[in-house]
Amino acid sequence: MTLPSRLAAPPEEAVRAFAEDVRRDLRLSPRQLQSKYLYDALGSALFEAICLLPWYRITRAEGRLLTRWGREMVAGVRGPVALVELGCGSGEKVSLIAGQLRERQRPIPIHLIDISPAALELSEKNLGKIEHVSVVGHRATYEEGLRRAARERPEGSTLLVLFLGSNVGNFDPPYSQMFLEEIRAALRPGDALLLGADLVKPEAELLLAYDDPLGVTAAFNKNLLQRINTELFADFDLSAFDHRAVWNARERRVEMHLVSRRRQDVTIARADLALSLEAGESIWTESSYKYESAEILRLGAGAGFRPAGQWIEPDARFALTLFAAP
Ligand code: AVJ
Repeated sequence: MTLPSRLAAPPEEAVRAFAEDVRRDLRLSPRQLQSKYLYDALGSALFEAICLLPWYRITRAEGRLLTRWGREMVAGVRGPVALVELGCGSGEKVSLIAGQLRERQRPIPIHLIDISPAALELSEKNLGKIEHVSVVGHRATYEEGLRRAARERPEGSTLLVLFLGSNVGNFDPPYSQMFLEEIRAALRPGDALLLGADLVKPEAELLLAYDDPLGVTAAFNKNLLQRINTELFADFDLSAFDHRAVWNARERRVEMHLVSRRRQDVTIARADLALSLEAGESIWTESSYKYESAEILRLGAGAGFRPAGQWIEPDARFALTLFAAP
């Protein structure tokens, strides 16, 4: 008998992978940690709180676009449709799209793909409240989850992949292109991708979004050190770090850093690592790239997609772009 493919990876294995990544990335210059590790249970809850902050406008802007134009977006995708959401968050956005499809078909299969069990649970709970969907959660990387969803697609149905919330912005440029190519390779002609991407805007607005006056984003960032303390038996002193958001105009990205206030030594037992941080030395934890609308079209076209529509929220400057797989 084969094991069901959607079983979660054993925690031991996940911890080992985390330890290896932390060990490698903290020895790089500059020191780094991967942003995917921000989303443990507390990190996911803090991210949900960020989405409610007045200064973080991505989630609401995208919700407005989906509400206002969702019908037009799905009109171009021939049904029956199976939805695949990469990085599912809370499940609210996919439910807006599912709402646009309910007249046309029931139930609507939804595959949720996230490495965070907390995000999957929250989405499954929220989507459990609506009746016209059948939800499958995959605790997996985007690539692996997408392959599984493509394998499990009902015969004769169209896949609509949702990659929303500007999650694409966490990829450095060569990888964002490569990742869209991977999505394209998993799709068949007639399938589609709906891509959410945040647009370039004035620096002051960006800095408020990533360094908010309530300190929620700072907590979200520092929680990564707390997670390393707990899961990898480390002794980071959280009070000795400052959260810093920087707009890197040349690379067109907001960077999040954790800056050491003083010289300090840290031991991470499970990663077999001892570190000496200088006063002012930083650990780079995230990049959030910002785009021009035409650049998004080029990104998709470069990955082999045909642009099928673009909707822009003019106040917060956010774009949803629909791509068809030719
Ligand atoms: C979920 C990756 C889109 O980059 O804007 C929010 C994460 N980081 N505040 C983003 C995040 C700091 C967010 N993404």
